[in-house]
Amino acid sequence: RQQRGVTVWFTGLSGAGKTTISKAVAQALQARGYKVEILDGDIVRENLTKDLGFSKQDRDENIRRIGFVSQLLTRNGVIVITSAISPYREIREEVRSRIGDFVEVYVNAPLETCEQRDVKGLYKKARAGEIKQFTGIDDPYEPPLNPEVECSTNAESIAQSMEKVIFKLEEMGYV
Ligand code: GGZ
Repeated sequence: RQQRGVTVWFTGLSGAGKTTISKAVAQALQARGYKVEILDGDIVRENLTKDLGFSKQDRDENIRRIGFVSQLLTRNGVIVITSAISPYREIREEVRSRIGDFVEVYVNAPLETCEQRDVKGLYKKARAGEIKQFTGIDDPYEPPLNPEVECSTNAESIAQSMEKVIFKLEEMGYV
């Protein structure tokens, strides 16, 4: 009997903590012996979606491709962890209904927190107008209305956020 697959879909602003939490979740699941694949926005954009920019059309296409790969892996029993801003609600819902086994994790940090962190200096560039269409600055982010998990990374630790996700996966019977 094969392991049950699921896509764990992280969404949130740049710098909210998606990559950090997703890595912690992946590690915890791998330590328990599960097959896990991470599709991180940065790495996906270097490989699978190098041709795409940050217009709504391109972001939606980015999400569609990530969703497609997630669907293939999920139906083969892999726990897929995706970590892209995925700012548009409608395309997230489309991917959710296509995959079925789907857990949405809203990594919620106030814009000002993300901006203070500014790990890659991108917010500064966006404020200076050097990067256009930057999510949260001059491009929209539509928060999930009913995420399975919400992590407030300015109020909880990485370990706490990670445990929330694992607990939800247990509760839903995936692990
Ligand atoms: C948002 C941008 C932009 C713009 C470059 N808007 O923090 P990061 O650096 O490592 O993650 C962000 C990443 C966003 O790519 P995604 O594939 O996750 O976006 S989407 O889901 O909307 O397709 C950020 C960097 O790329 N970046 N320009 N204009 N983030």
